[in-house]
Amino acid sequence: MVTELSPLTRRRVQDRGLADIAEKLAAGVRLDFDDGMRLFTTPDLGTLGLLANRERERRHGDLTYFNRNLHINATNVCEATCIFCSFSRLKTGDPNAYTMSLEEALGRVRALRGELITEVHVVNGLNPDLPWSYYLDLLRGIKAERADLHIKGFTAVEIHYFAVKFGKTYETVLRELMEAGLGSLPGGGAEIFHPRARKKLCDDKVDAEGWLEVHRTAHELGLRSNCTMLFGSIETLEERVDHMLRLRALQDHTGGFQTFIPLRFHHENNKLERLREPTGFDSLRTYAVARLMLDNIDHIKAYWIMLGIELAQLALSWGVDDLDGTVREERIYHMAGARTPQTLGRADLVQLIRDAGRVPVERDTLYHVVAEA
Ligand code: V47
Repeated sequence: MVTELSPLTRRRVQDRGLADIAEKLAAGVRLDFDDGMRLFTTPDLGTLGLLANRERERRHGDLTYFNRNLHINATNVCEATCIFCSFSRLKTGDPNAYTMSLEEALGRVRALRGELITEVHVVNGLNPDLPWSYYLDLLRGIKAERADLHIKGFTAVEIHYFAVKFGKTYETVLRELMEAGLGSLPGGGAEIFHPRARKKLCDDKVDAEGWLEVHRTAHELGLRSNCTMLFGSIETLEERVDHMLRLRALQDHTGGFQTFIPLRFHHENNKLERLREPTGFDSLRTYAVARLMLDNIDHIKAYWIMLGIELAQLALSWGVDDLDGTVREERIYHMAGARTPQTLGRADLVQLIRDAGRVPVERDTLYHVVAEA
């Protein structure tokens, strides 16, 4: 018997053959790979949304989180040749390649003096021309400029690259960055873990085991981190479920992931231009399945920059409780053709959340409440 569901919902899940999954959810029983596949392949997006929304509201009620942050992408020169990337340029001197001087990068922070941002999100290409001191000085410089800012910086792919290039262990790289001011790790670089898809998407960057090992090390050192999945390119639905299960398994051990961010593939200006982009249906079901499969990760984030504002707002009823932030100066998706604005004001974000019948909460990077809007 499916309990806790309204009679109407109970009939819908039964009609769709999802009653056993709804029962598991009601009883707090963990979903397995086959459950994940059945959720992904149900044609009834509405029922899937009901289940995911129930889980979202059980955890967070109507609370919907956002923060105010600045993105710094200090260089787009990158040795990796990921076929989905529109941002990177292989070598210094290539058309549109750039590397900011420290002064330039810090100028971005200085320009926002007096503004109430709480976080700087730093992600760069794997630039062979930069010394280790560049990254440490960047962090120290940001802290000298604004000691109050939390620095969420460097994907696991960058941490792995530093370890190999500068002959250090993951632990030493992370410790040195922490001493210079690093506060947490963003979730980028995960893409799709399964070796079949990963080989096609990003053969020359760290593999799934390495990505997970960096996060395990970070969590053991007391850093929190985020995790992502690039969806809607060449991966199969099985590979999406597999990806979620690998994250869930690490989280069982460390508990260090704060939020899972499905990143919707953008196809312009990269080697996958021939592909269709994920539909709204595909995006919403991916958020909903994530909310239901990742029972040990607190938050599911819709990154409005790439999802689009309208779909991000709808996703608040498909399992999402976080919209990232006001995001200043984003480059990675805008070079991939994202048509969203480069920044959204706090008032706009708050309105967007309220219009969806939810309660906006400004948070800091570690989900402490800054203000109930
Ligand atoms: O790893 C690159 C993705 C990621 C494309 O941790 C693309 O709070 C779609 O991880 N289409 C970097 N996606 C960004 C990222 C992120 C963003 C916001 C918040 C957080 C967080 C992390 O961007 C890359 C890759 O998966 N990406 N190119 C593209 N064409």
